[in-house]
Amino acid sequence: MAITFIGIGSNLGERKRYIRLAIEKLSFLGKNLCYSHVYRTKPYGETDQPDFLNMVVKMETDLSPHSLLEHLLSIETELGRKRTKKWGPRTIDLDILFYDNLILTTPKLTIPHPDLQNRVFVLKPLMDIDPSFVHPTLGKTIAELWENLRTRDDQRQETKP
Ligand code: PH2
Ligand code: MG
Ligand code: MG
Repeated sequence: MAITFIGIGSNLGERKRYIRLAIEKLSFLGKNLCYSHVYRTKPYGETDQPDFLNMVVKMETDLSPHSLLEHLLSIETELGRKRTKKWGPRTIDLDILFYDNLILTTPKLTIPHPDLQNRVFVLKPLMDIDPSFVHPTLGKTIAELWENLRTRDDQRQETKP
C-alpha cells in the first residue's frame, strides 16, 4: 500500500462537474481519500486560456505507479480530454505528484512531478492536506516549499514596474 498525491485541474466546460466526476472515479483506485479545497487559479505557463479549478487528492493505493498512470489517463479520456496541444485547455488533468518517497524518471512518468515546487495551484492545495510531507528529492517540507514560492512571488511583484 502506497500513499499518493494526485493533482487535479480543469479549465474547460463544466469544470466543477468534471472535478466531481474525477474524484468519484479516483475513489475506485484507492482508499482513505483526503481532499484539499478547490481553488480557482490563473493559467500558468500558457496564459492565454481560461482560469482553472485545481485541487489535490491524497489516497492510499495498491496500484503501481505505472498502473496508476494508465488508470488516470483512462479517466481523462472518459471525461472528454482531447490532447490537442501541450498545456492547452482541458476538461480534466490528473497528475501524479508524489508516490510515497519514490523517485522515478522514465520517458512516460516522472515522480515527484518535476515542476510542482514552482506551482501555487499545487502547493496551496497540498498545504491543506499534508504540510509536513517531505519532498523526496528537494528534502523540504510542503510548508517550506510553499514559503519559498510565496516569497519568490512577492519579490516578483515588488520588481514589477
Ligand atoms: N496545468 C498546466 C499548465 N498550467 N495552470 C493552472 N492554473 N492550473 C493547472 O492545472 C495548469 C496550469 C499543465 O498541466
Ligand atoms: Mg498537469
Ligand atoms: Mg497531466
